[in-house]
Amino acid sequence: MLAKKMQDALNEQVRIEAESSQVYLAMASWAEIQPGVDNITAFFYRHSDEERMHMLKLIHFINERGGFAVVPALPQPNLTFPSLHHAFKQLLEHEIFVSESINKLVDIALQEKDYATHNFLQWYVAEQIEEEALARTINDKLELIGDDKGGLYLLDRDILNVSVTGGGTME
Ligand code: OFO
Repeated sequence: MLAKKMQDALNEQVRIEAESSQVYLAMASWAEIQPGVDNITAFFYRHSDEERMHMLKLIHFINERGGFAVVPALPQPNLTFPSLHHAFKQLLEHEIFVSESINKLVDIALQEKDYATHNFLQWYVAEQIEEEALARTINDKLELIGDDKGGLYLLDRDILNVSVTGGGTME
């Protein structure tokens, strides 16, 4: 059975994962109307789907442990971006925020001596290492690319070889 404090904290994470999915969905929709970045667009859509999966995993966990998962209300995310690099910077900042939030959940699980939740959260801890690393790699590449359209072409060509959840990295 989940302690109330743990349940509330997990429900807050449900909200954050849902918000992440919306934030990346907005990036995908904006990228879709930019010329020549079809794969980057697909990357954002895929990332949005993965965040929804993170949210669902939490919902099932809370309900299976005798709690009640709350489907959250969400604010409208940022809809447009000055550049792709701005969107990816926001993505990195958001992932850092998510990692901090997961770390807080791990702290609460330890305080509550809730080892089942602690164990469950390890998947998210590992996931965040991957996601932050990937977001940093893409941002570093965009920094190098600058205004070079050829560089952007190559990034768009290669980006789908990178898996956000599968431990992929970009060389
Ligand atoms: Fe990208 O974060 Fe979910 O967990």
